[in-house]
Amino acid sequence: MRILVLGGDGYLGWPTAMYFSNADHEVMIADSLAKRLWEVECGAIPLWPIPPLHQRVRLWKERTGRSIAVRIVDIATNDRLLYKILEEFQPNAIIHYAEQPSAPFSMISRRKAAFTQQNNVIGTLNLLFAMKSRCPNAHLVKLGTMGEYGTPNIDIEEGFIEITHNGRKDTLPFPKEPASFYHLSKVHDSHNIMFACKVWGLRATDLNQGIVYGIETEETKMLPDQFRTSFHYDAVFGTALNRFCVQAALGVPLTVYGKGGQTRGFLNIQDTIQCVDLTVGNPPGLGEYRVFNQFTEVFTVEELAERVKGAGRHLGLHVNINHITNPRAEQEQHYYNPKHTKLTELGLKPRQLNDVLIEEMLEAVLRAKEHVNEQVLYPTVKWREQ
Ligand code: USQ
Repeated sequence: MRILVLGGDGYLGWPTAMYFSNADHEVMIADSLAKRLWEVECGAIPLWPIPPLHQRVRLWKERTGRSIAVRIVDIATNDRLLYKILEEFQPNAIIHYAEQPSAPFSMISRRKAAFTQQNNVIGTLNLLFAMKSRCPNAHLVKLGTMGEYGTPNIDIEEGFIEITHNGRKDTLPFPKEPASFYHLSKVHDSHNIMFACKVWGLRATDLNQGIVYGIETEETKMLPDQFRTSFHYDAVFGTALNRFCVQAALGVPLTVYGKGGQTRGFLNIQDTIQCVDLTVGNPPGLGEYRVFNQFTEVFTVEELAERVKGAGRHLGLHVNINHITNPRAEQEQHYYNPKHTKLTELGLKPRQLNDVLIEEMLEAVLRAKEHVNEQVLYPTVKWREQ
């Protein structure tokens, strides 16, 4: 297959591109490289320095003999180039990670909220128009988020819910209650994608992904110094478990926000790739819009912190947990029961988060300890004045 990875310079995009290339697919990466600029703006740098994209792709070719094509394009502002890329490459599948991925970033200011929505929503809208015009049969695999649903006091279905209202029945999109302008941008994307499938007959799968943890995949391990992926631990781009591992390795208390009863779906980075692979290999029909809830396990933030503390003990680390004032506006104790059967039905074999996995992460971080900038560990972005 010809597979286009949008956002192929990022945490998930780069390992995805290597995976599909290694599996004999023809892969092209398109990326604006903007994440590297957003990192600088926030004073956040990945745990390890990440070689420039062109260099990584060159090294990949040297090591494996396989070519990954690269195009530098901002899909939100350069729609003409995007059309050209789709026309030239004629992808069978487009895996779309090319969005601003951070909830805290989107809450910094009016400017960053507007930027996030402009970048994400218009980028995806441009992509839909370009697909309609240049490759209407391609399968869009779009990375959405479990955060689109929020934390309602009822079970969360996979995309759609059957409702009976005043004696009539219909299957409608599950209600959305996102908790940041970033999460809202993904809700807007979902509506645009669903509409494009309906009116233009495009095909798409919206992967409502939970929080990804982990450092390594089979391909990053092939040449760790060169192929490793961009791993964040700061309060803007770092996510809960990845941050806790860095804090534990550094010997500073883990930053559980508020009560720590916030409950979310999680998955290992290798399972992200497995899910995307299963999705690409099982495309929907033309005109079909599917939603898969993409996570493997559910934890509270407190449980995660306790897990890291336990695994740290095996390595001789003394880990403390701090409950700090929650910078976000979110429920800290709540019901959470999202369904996630569709990827399992396609054959997903989930990895469980266990002590061995956490210890591997801790050991990897310990080896990179000297790169850590402690100043970016603590939240500076508040959802509202407290
Ligand atoms: N949290 C802490 N301490 C920390 C960091 C986070 O207690 O040091 C808490 C947050 O308050 C929140 C939960 O952990 O309740 C998750 O926060 P997060 O920063 O790990 O993840 P989030 O902001 O929800 O966003 C991340 C990714 C985003 C993806 C989303 C999936 O950045 O791209 O869409 O996870 S989900 O959370 O399911 O919406």
